[in-house]
Amino acid sequence: MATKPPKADPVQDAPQVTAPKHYAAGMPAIKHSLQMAQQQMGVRRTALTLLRVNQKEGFDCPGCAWPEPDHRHAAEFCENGAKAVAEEATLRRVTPAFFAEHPVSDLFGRSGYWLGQQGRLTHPMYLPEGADHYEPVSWERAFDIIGEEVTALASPDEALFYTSGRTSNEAAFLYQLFARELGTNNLPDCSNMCHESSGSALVETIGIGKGSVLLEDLYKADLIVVAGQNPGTNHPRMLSALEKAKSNGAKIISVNPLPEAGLERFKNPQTPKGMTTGAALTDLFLQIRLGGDQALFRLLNKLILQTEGAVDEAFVREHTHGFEEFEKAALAADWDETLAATGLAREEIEQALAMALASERTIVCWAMGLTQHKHSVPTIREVVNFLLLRGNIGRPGAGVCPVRGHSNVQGDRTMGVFERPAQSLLDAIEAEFGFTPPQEHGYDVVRAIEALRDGDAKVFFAMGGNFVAASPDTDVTEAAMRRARLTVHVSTKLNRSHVVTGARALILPTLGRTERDLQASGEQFVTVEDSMGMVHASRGRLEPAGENLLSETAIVCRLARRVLGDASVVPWEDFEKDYSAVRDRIARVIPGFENFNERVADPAGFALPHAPRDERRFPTATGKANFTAAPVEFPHLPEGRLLLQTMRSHDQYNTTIYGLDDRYRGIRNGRRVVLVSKEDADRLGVADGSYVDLVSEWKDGVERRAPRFRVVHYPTARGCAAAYYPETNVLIPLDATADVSNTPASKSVVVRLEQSATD
Ligand SMILES: Nc1nc2c(c(=O)[nH]1)N[C@H]1C(S)=C(S)[C@@H](COP(=O)(O)OP(=O)(O)OC[C@H]3O[C@@H](n4cnc5c(=O)[nH]c(N)nc54)[C@H](O)[C@@H]3O)O[C@H]1N2
Ligand SMILES: Nc1nc2c(c(=O)[nH]1)N[C@H]1C(S)=C(S)[C@@H](COP(=O)(O)OP(=O)(O)OC[C@H]3O[C@@H](n4cnc5c(=O)[nH]c(N)nc54)[C@H](O)[C@@H]3O)O[C@H]1N2
Ligand SMILES: [Mo]
Repeated sequence: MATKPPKADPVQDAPQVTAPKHYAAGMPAIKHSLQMAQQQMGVRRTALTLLRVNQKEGFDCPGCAWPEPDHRHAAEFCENGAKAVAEEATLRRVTPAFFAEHPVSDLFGRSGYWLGQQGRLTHPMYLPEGADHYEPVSWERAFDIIGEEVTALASPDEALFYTSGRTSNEAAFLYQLFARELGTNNLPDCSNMCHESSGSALVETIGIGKGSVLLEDLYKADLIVVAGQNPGTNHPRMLSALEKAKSNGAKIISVNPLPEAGLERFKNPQTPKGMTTGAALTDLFLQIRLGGDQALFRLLNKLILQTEGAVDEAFVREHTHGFEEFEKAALAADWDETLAATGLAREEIEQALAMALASERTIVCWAMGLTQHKHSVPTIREVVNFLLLRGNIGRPGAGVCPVRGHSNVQGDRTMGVFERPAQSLLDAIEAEFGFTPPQEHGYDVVRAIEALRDGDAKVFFAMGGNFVAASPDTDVTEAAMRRARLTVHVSTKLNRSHVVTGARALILPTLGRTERDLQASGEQFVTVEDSMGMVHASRGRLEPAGENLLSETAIVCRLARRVLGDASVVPWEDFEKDYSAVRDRIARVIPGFENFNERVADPAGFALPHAPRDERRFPTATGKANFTAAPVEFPHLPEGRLLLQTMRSHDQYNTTIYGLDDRYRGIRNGRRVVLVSKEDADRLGVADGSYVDLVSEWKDGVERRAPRFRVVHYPTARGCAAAYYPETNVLIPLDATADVSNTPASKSVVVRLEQSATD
């Protein structure tokens, strides 16, 4: 039997702390995933559902974007994938009766955890202007309301169309097509807060904003650097790949301010050895200061340049541009500055150099630890310099590997969900459909919030996600959202964005990945693209959570028909009936999808072309891979301050909180904790177990405060602190973003700790 959702809230946030763990997975992982799944779905449904995750005839795990191996294990899921599935396949329901019982003013006071625990949304719900209760509404009326508000806009650019990264390729393609036929490129997406810095850096340097390695490459690498990523929690299936790489002889360097358990040792629950001793993963742990990575890679590059025979000169000559300027900048790198920026010892950097020089095939993997700083784009460009120097792009076992977040965030971008579309995409849409898409660029996430704040945008529509909770500067974002005329969320679960609304609001309940999608032509499947550019089909098998749910694809088609009316030149009705008709169009508009329908019939899926990986061709402005030579930057802290990173616990999926434990880090039953090294805590006079407010300091002079966090003495790098998001989003100023990519700098917030008044 599934258990009932919690009635009381707040669930007492009373953190208990034990020593951090030194390995990930193993028996405890299986136990925890089954426990959580059974609470949500009961025993039978748990067994039936979890066996279909990532199988060839099953559905794509709605968790992360890590690819599936070719030879899949019967249980090709991980603890956190199981939690993501349970969260969606739960038997708990949020019905109209729930909304009748709980006014918005009540829901507003609840935690995100409580909201999410209530279950799946079952009916379209409408919050009329001035009302405090959502009421059930028909789909027709819901689309009429959106139609009314969109038609009343002075320009289509007053509407915003956000996307989170779970949306299928088919729905995403139609969604951007709708926005563009309406006349706007306002397509902000979660990438803007996530890997935008990777995209910005990679497009300029190698000509394509995606990683250049496939899973097989990891197995062939001599050296894998994992920088700014916590795969044990966020991409657990990556640990099996690292384990296999190691057994093939690879070495691993982890670059991280925290000693993350998953990178220390992995107990693979699918092998007998894994269940006992497990495999040590990291060979060299570089406990870097937050934001020190650019300096580290810059110095490594200098040392490589100074080593006789270390540079792949033929590759540099034939395939790259900008070497001289880069060389000049790199040779100016300074040991003292690098040691200060990184907090590392000279010997550690020398060891890393020796490992880089000993490797013929090197891969660098990274995630949010590299992308969410002010200088993230130059940092990732420096990683590219590092790889280019020894010819480590475009050959087996080597390359760049930005590890993506949401399970189809990469696919959504490929389908054209981007506020700054390439001209070639707009031209292809025009050629295929016969309307001229808008040419001016649209708003990204931060600019969308500014537009709402300033009254320049009035309708906010979200295809999934939890915009209000995921975005920075919570107070500013919430106030901005409240200025909208209409906010609409296509959602599976209740969240904060449903209770911080515009004058009118709609919740449109939708099918999840796990559910059967039946349309007029029969049962449909959708497609997704993983972090390595592999495209494959995903088929839901479960009965939908309610009779009133529509698929995301159907919602877009009906919305477009209502809003655009007879003026539309797109056959929306045909697309809703049969998704293969959508794929036929994708095949003609998006490069790499030729014969799409035929090729997705192969259960293994297919790889999208990637010029640098496949043919060492770099489609950049210079026609070569570009070395770059940005000045080295790193955070400088005022006296008595710490640099705070905002990260994920083991029991959350972004703003979805599964539970209150962060098992590997030894934290239980609470999320309001701040991890600080004992040395810093002693210097600042904050005892372990005491309670502090986190106060962020920014040039606008506004004091942003997150109250009452329990201090935990934790082995993080000096000068650094860590706490969980989204509770800490209140601390991140809206204009504290990365240069070029405009990604919120969620991993470098200058804070001071103040004893909590109530302590
Ligand atoms: N279970 C689960 N899976 C997820 C998610 C989830 O919330 N839960 N989220 C998904 C999404 S959308 C994403 S984008 C990914 C996120 O995956 P991650 O990027 O692994 O997520 P974070 O928790 O933000 O962890 C950042 C890591 O980088 C380190 N770090 C922080 N700053 C720096 C720095 O300056 N330098 C270096 N070298 N390291 C640094 C942190 O200590 C931490 O280990 O995971 C995806 N998968
Ligand atoms: N401070 C700080 N802020 C951050 C980050 C950080 O590290 N630190 N990370 C950033 C990153 S990397 C990201 S990606 C963003 C995440 O931002 P979002 O993607 O906007 O947030 P999520 O929490 O993943 O969204 C969860 C909601 O998605 C809905 N949902 C789930 N599955 C489906 C589905 O199949 N269809 C539909 N339509 N809806 C669905 C549910 O209603 C659920 O409540 O947050 C960013 N914000
Ligand atoms: Mo993300």
